[in-house]
Amino acid sequence: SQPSILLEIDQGVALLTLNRPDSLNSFNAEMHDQMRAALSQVRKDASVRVLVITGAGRGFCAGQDLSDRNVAPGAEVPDLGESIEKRYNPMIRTLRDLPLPVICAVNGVAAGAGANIALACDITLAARSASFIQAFCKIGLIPDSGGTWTLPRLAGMARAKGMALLGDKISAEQAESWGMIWRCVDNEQLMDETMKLARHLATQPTKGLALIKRALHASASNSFDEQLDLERDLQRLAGRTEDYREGVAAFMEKRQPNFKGQ
Ligand code: T3D
Repeated sequence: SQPSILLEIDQGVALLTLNRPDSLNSFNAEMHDQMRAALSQVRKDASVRVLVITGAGRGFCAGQDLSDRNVAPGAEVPDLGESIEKRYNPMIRTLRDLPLPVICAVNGVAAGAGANIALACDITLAARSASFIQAFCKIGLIPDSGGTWTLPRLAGMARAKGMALLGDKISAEQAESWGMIWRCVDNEQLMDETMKLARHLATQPTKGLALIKRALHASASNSFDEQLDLERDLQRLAGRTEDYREGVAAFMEKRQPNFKGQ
């Protein structure tokens, strides 16, 4: 059978494709296992400087595969807390903590955990025909995969509540205008634009980019003073990288920098 996750690594760019198109790339146990293995490979491969996530077929990801849940009368009550703890949370934490930019190319509908995976990435592009659905409320669940944290921060509390309580379909254009994603692009441009961005980022000072990501994430819970202290600490680390020296040298010598990601 086809693998549920495809991973190609080329010139610093890891392209990860969710690959269960017949069920809109919803996650069953096997796909979770393959996702964990792929993310671990990306983390361990020092040549990787950018991760791109997209979906095969007409959807991006419809969240949990509901056919993998036995809700028949008399069946044992599933422990969804365990599913979140063992599967969804580690995946989201890995995406957030990877010390490199994670780009998401939302090629079609992103529902349930699928929507929140897309919103957990660093730079999210979406095809004009794509959409975001906080589908959880329609089956009695709550937004997971970080949704209750990201939605109010990206879109504001009023919109977060509207999306989470109603489960309406939000178009890619709406998501862009609400600040939930970086850019909405024409369908046929999505992968070209995404890979152009990925190839650019793969030539940039990776360690510096990772520190930027860390600082911005920390700002969500830091006071202004704590954040200034963190900027001091992280700038100290950034200033010790080879790429910083190369960046300044290239500027002074009026030439293009050759960053190594070190
Ligand atoms: O359980 C835990 O571990 C807790 C964690 C939960 C995390 C979650 O993500 S909960 C939320 C789960 N997801 C949903 O509730 C979304 C369900 N899907 C939909 O609402 C719709 O499929 C979409 C709005 C996403 C797309 O609608 P549409 O009309 O474009 O497509 P469709 O016809 O509904 O779906 C196409 C096929 O994919 C269809 O199969 P078929 O009839 O062709 O054989 C459909 O059943 C299948 N599919 C879509 N989503 C799922 C799915 N199969 C299993 N699970 C799905 N989530």
